Amino acid sequence: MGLAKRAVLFSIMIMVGICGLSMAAVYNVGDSAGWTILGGGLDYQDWAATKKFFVGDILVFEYNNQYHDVTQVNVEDFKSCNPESPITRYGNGTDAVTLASPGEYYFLCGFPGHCQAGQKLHITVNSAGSAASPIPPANNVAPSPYTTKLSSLAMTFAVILPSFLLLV
Ligand SMILES: [Cu+2]
Repeated sequence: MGLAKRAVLFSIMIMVGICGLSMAAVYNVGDSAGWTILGGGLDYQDWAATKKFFVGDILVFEYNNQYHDVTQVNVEDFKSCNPESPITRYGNGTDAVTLASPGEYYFLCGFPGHCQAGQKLHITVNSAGSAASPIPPANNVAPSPYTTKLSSLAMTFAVILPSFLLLV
């Protein structure tokens, strides 16, 4: 567990170094608290409110997978805390989720009662490149969805493959 976690984080650091030009940011969801049922009134919307997410950024969920998971759902299931029709479900305990396309992303914990207790996260992912210039220049050619998907796939492998190499 500890080794796997280190391997993943190490891989992410390498990947971010290699892909430095893409300026992808890596966010550890909940910071040091991780992905859990937070006490003390801290919630994940407060955590997300201080950040602006872009295509290519990576969310890292860290949690004990005996007690939590990461379930990506649609907006209706997010509102009702329903994990039964997931878009994607992660359960490794250290999951790096690449934000591959702009739009709304909804995550919750699928364990009974956890979403209701506040273990849920909604973020908005913006098109790449609008951080520096809110109004993009007219000749700014946006990457095609296909290219974006390919590069995020490559980034995902850049994270996963070194992890396995370090583990065996
Ligand atoms: Cu949970």
